[in-house]
Parts: sequence; C-alpha cells; structure tokens
Amino acid sequence: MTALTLDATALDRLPEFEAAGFTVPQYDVRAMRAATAERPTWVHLGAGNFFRSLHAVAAQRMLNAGHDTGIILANLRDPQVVENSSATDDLFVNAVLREDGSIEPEIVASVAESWHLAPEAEDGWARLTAVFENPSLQLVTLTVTEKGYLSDASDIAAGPGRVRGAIPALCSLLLARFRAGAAPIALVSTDNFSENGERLAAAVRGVAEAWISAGQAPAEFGAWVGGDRVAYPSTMVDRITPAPSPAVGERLAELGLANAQLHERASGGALAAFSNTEAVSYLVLEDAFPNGRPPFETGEVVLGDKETVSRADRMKVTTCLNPLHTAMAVVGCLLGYTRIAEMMKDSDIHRMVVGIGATEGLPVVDAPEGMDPQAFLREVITKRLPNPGLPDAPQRIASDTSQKVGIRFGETIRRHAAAGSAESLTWIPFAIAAWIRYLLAVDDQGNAFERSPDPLLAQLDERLSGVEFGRPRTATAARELLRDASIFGVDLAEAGVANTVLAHLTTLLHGPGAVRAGLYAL
Ligand code: CS2
Repeated sequence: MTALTLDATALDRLPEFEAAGFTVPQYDVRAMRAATAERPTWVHLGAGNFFRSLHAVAAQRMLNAGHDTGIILANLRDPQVVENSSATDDLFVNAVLREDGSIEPEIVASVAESWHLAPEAEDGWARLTAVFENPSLQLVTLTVTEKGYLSDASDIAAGPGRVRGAIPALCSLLLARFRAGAAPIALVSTDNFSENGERLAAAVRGVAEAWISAGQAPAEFGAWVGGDRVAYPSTMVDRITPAPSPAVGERLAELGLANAQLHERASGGALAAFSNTEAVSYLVLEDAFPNGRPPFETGEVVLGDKETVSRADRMKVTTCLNPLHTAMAVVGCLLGYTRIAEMMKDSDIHRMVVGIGATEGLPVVDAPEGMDPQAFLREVITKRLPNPGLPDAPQRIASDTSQKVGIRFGETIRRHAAAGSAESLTWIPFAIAAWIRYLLAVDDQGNAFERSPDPLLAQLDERLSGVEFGRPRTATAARELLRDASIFGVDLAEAGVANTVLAHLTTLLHGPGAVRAGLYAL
C-alpha cells in the first residue's frame, strides 16, 4: 500500500487517493485558489470541525458543480488551528460515518487560504483587510459558538485595529470595507441559536455604536452596518460533528493516509487532518445577500424566507435536536457514559429523550415550510443519535451548557407558559435539575468528575454554593438561580416550572444512585 500524505504534494496525487477509496475534488484546485486570491467571495471565521464538515463540504459541492471560488478561512484564537491547516496544504478529509459502520472519506479542498487572526498575526490581518476591502467579497460566515457573540469590554474599548474577540475583529474588518467604498455584504451567523441573524446584527451594531460614541469610528459607519447594504441572514445549521476520533484516524490510516494523526491542542481537544461526521446535514439560509452569493443551490444548501428559516431553526435548536443533546450531555456525564450512541440503548435515557422531544417539544413547534418536525424528530431519535459509527460524547456537548440551556429550553417553556401548560412539564425541568446536579461535579456513583469547559463555572459555583450532594433539602438554595432569565431564557419561577425543577433536584441530591433512580421513576 502506498503511503498517501496530505501535504503540498497531495494535489498531484489525487488519482492515488481516489484509487485508495477517497472521494476527490472534481475541479482544478489550483485554478480555484488563484481565482479566490484575485476575487475573494466568501470568508469564514472560526475554523472548527463543524465548519469543515458543513460549510467546507457544501462549498466543495458547488465547486464540483462548476463554481470557481472557494473559502478564505480565518481563525481567531488558537494559532495551532491554522498551522494544522497549512501543514496539510489546507486540505482535509471529511469522513462520513454511516449507521452500518461504513466510512466514506472525502478529500475536501474548498478552503483556498487559511489565516490566523489574533492581534499579533500581522499577515492574517493584512490579508483579511485586503479581502474585506475588495468589493467582490459577498459573504462572511461565522461559527464562533454561543459565547463568541459576547465581547469583552476591554476588546471593545481597544477600538478598531488588530483586536481580539470575534465581533470586534469582524467590526474592524468591516470598518476597512466601509472606508474602501462600503460595498454591500452579507454577515451570516451559522451558530446554533434561534434568530441568529438578529443576534449577530445586534452584536455588530453594539460594537459599532461603542466605537462611534468613543470617537473611534465615524457615525456613517453605524448607519452602514445598520442599513440595508449590510444583511444578516438567519440560518439553520445541522450536522452532528464529534471531535476527531483516534479510531477514525486509524481507519483512514488503514486506507493509506499517512498523516491522519491527531495532535493534542494546548487549549484542549484535538487537531487532525480529518473531521468525522454523520451523513445527514442541513444548511438552511435566508436568501438575503445584497452583494450576490455563491450558487448555493448546487451545494445542497436550502434557501428560504426569514420565517421558514426561523421555524426550521427553532425546530432543531429548541425542540427536536439540541435540547435532547443537552439533556443527554449532563445526564450522560453523571452516569459515566462516554458515547451518545450507547446512551440511546439505555431505556431510561431513551424515555427522557422521547419525553423532551415528542411529549414536551412537538406540541409547541411551528412546522417550517417543506419540513416535517415529527419526521425530523423521528430521524434524530431512531437514526442519528443511535448511530453506532459516530463517536460523539456527552462530554463534548456538555461544554458551555450555561450558554445553551436558555436557548434550548427557554422557548419551549415560554410557549407552554403562554398556553397554560407549563406546570405539567416534567422532562425539561428534570433536565434543568440534572444540569444543576451536574454542576456539583460529583457523578452518580459519588465520585468527583471533571466538568467540561464553560465560561460561567466559577460564577455558578458561587451561586449554587448552598446546594449540597447528599443533602436533598439544600435544593432550595438553587431557587434564585432559576429566576435568572439571562441563563434560562425565562424566569422559571414566573413561568411556573421552578418548583418542578426543585422537586427533581431534591430527588437528585439524595446521594449515589439518585440520578438513575430519579430517571427511572419518571
Ligand atoms: C451539540 C451541537 O455541542 C452541542 O451542544 O448539541 O454541536 C450539535 O451536535 C449540532 O448542533 C448538530 O447540528
């Protein structure tokens, strides 16, 4: 078997990759890179696995169908990410893991350039500034996670320039575009929350206003980012993309890939020459692109009006997928699971997932045009979550839960409250109680475990300091937290669910075995 390496020689060896079982790009990658260098159209901020398996794959489909420009990728935090991408000549393998255990590896070449964009990264800033100044640029997509939309006051106060923080950095680049002639542009949040377009618009305008009032940007800049030449389309994004798994790396190595190996990241997690994902994927975009757009239709991207996209997004983020994930994440960590697929074989957990999605979610969801929420949920529960080939872990999903609970459960609770049915909710309050139980960092056997990263851990520890494992009555010390709408998306006491959460929490605090017993009793 020949050793195949993803590096500067790989583009000349695509037929060998193909013979080894890899799907390969059907276009002239060097010509695409040259065209992109000259006429950039698409910038993406946030170079994670999700980007690789969703956006980059959609772009590759368009390129295969005859489109001529690819993606200019920028990453803001860990410099290792772009180093890793450069080491493989910006090529990577997207490995689709099917339910029957088969693997479909594809070499993806749609990233034309990759740049590090921290304040110290002069080259990245110079290149991205030139790209933003170019009227050809049509869109910027972002995957910077929920917390990426919150800017540190010090990042904003630093004013425009080579700043840290996703939104201030984006605003600096936008200011360069504004000064260079203010060509229109679409700024596309592809992060996982409802009305993500509006959230991005608010974040960008907030930074712009702060700069204007500090005299660091002209007032016209505020009018431009707030006017109709800068659009903020809403989106729905969906593809379960676990962290790259060593087992998948080994399977790629068996096919001949010599450098599939994983590198530990200084900031946690792993970097690899591949991403691994499921077969299903949805990229649904509101068709609002004031400077034109790539031929998304040829990339299996669905375009719709604002209402259709918001409904699709609410269906996925607040009802049929992400709430199930968050409940499984905290319960899975407590019960010692490391695989989502294994959890789906646990009948207690299975009931919880059905309870949250079908019993409590579906009745308040609005069907998006052309999509059937019931069928979507059925596919999630019967196929996607139980996919034995997908190495997804509750520990991955448990990261940043404080940034997710409000988005994922708040809307459903609000709708039930409006319909007068909030007091009959059981499973969602159980999931919230399980999160609080999770925050105590003691598993269901009574052993300490390490919680996944979350920006609010220290604050939450402080606010929950009165809640003690083994002392059920201390559950009431969580009452104040439950009133915090900035976390739960709604004041849970006002909505009529706080007492149910506290009753569940009381059960879960009994001691070892209480999580299992609480789940079983539901
Ligand atoms: C997960 C998502 O990390 C999480 O919280 O729920 O990454 C999930 O896998 C995606 O939204 C699937 O589209």
